[in-house]
Amino acid sequence: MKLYYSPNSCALGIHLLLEEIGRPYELELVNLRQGEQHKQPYASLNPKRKVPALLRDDGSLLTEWQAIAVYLARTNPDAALLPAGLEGEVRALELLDYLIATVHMRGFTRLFRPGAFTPTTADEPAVQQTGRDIITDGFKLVDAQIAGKDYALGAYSIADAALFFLEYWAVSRAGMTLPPALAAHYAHMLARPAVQRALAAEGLA
Ligand SMILES: N[C@@H](CCC(=O)N[C@@H](CS)C(=O)NCC(=O)O)C(=O)O
Repeated sequence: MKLYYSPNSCALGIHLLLEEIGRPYELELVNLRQGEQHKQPYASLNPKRKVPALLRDDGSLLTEWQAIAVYLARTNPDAALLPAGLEGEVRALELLDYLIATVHMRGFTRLFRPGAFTPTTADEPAVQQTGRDIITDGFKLVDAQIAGKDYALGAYSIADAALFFLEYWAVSRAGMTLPPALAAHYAHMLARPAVQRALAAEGLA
């Protein structure tokens, strides 16, 4: 297996899941800052021109954060990364979708890349403020949901990996203060050796 990633991107969450699983894998850098997602050979390999992407042992490429995370969880049941049973599974997907589709794509993307949302430079601060508001509202909602738990769904799962990279962005890139339950969750995640290894490998430790 090979993970296509860029340091400090959302691929960090998949990276730390691979570390949790502990099976051999390769890392391939696609430097987003240098626009490598738009250059060959990556643009042909993944026409979506995004990371993460997972090249599997049969040569097929899997994209989209949730799909990759569920694939890794299902193919590595010993790692117990997905809650058992239909209810546990749909609650994990429910949280993941909210974190990725809303907090990441609608919130952080506005904050980090306002120019993608308006052709007018003067409008960019307002776009970023909308992004911050979406993140703040989303974090408040998730904070209430996970209060009193070490991990988002009780036991550690793929949802924690998604929540972690968002918390990491909030603290290290956006200078935001996490609400209390997310701050506790972030501390639990930072204490996990797999998280520390992934951060170190991306030069973020
Ligand atoms: N829907 C995709 C989104 C992935 C995504 O937006 N990745 C960002 C990095 S966090 C990216 O590759 N951006 C490159 C670009 O937009 O040019 C997923 O869930 O995997």
